[in-house]
Amino acid sequence: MTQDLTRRRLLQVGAASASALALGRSAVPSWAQTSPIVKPLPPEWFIPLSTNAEMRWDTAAGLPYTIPNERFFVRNHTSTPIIDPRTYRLQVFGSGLRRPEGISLSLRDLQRLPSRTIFSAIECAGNGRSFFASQQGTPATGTQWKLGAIGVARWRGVPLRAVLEHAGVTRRAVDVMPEGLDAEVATNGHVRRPLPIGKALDDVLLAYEMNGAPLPPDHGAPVRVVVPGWIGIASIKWVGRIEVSDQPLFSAWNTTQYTLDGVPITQQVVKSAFELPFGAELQAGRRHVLTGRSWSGRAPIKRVEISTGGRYEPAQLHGPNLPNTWVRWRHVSKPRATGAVELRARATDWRGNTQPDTVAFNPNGYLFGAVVRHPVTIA
Ligand SMILES: Nc1nc2c(c(=O)[nH]1)N[C@H]1C(S)=C(S)[C@@H](COP(=O)(O)O)O[C@H]1N2
Ligand SMILES: [Mo]
Repeated sequence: MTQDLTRRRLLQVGAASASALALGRSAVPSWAQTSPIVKPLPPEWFIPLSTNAEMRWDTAAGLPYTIPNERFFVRNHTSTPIIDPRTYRLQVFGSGLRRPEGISLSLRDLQRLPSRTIFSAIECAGNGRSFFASQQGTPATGTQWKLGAIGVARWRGVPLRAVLEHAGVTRRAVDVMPEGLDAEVATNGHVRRPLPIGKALDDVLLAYEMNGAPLPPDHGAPVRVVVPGWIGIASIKWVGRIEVSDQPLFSAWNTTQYTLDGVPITQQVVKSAFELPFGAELQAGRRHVLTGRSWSGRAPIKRVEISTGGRYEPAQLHGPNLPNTWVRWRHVSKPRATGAVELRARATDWRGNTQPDTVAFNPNGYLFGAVVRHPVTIA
C-alpha cells in the first residue's frame, strides 16, 4: 500500500510539475491527494471501502439504464495509475501466436481496427459479500460490499478476437491472459487472469470508450478488457500485456483467489436490488412505487417477484433487457399494517436460474445470489 501510494505520488508530481510549468504558476501540491481513486466520491453517491468505492443503490432511482461514469463503482487492488495515452502500448505475445515475440500496438493502432459497441455490466465476484454475515451469520473475508459493486455501461472498443487474429493466433492457443499496468500486488505481481481461448475469441472487448467518453482513469484508461457475463476480475483494467499461450496459464487470480472448490469462477449469478435506503420509512395506507434492478450473467431476466412481507407478487419490468446487463422494474405497494417489514426481490433469468433464500457459504464470500432482505419501517 505504502509503495503504491509512493509510486502514485511520483507519477502525480511529474504530471503536476509539467502542468505548473505550462500554466506558469504553482500547482496544487499533488501529494495532497492520497486517494487510490482519482474521481470525486461524494458520500451521497458512494460508500468508500478502502481502495474501492461502492455505488449507493439508495440514490440510484433516477439513473438511466447505463450508470454515468462519475457514478460507476470502483474496485482497485492497489490504486488507479495515470497512463499517458500517447506513449501507451499493448504487447500481445506468447507461444499461442505464429510468431511468439508478438506485436506491439499503440492506442491509435487499436482505434484504427474496426470498432464494436456493446452494453455490459461489470460486477465484482464479491458483490453482496456482507450479507453472508448480516443474513446468514457467517462473515466472509474481503471487501464488505452490499449490492453496489455493479454497474452497466456502453463500451466501445475493438473485439479481442480481432486483435488476436491480427497478432497471428494459432489453433494451439488455449489461454489468453491480459495483465494490468497498475502496481504489483504484494508477491502476486501485476493483476492478471487467464481467459480460455473460447471466451477470448467470443464476445470479449478491448474497450477505449465508456458511455461515449474516453475511458476514465479509474475504469482502466486508456484501454480495459470487458468480459460480458463474467465476474469483474476478468475485465482487466489498464491492460498493457496479453499473453497468448499453448499451455494453461495461472496467476493468483485464478488459483488462490476467485475460485470455488479450486475451480476458477466465470459467470455471475442472479441478483436484485431495491433503489431504496435500508431502514426507509414508508407510510401506511399510502401508495408507494418500489423500484429496482435485477441481473444475471447467464441470461436476461425473465421475471422479478416482490414480497413486502407476505407472498410474492410479480413486478413490472420496463426498458431495455439486454444480455449481460440488467433490467429495471417497479412494483406498486400500499402497505397497511405498521411495523418492521422486510422487502424481498427475487429474480429468475431465461435459463431458469433463480434466487434462493440462502446460499452455501464460501470463505471469500463470492457469488452471494440469495434474496436480500431489505428492512423498512411502515409508519
Ligand atoms: N488491472 C486491474 N484490473 C482490474 C482490477 C484491478 O485492481 N487492476 N480490479 C478488477 C476487479 S476485482 C473488478 S470487480 C473490476 C472493477 O471494475 P471498475 O473499477 O471499472 O468498476 O475491475 C477488475 N480489473
Ligand atoms: Mo472484483
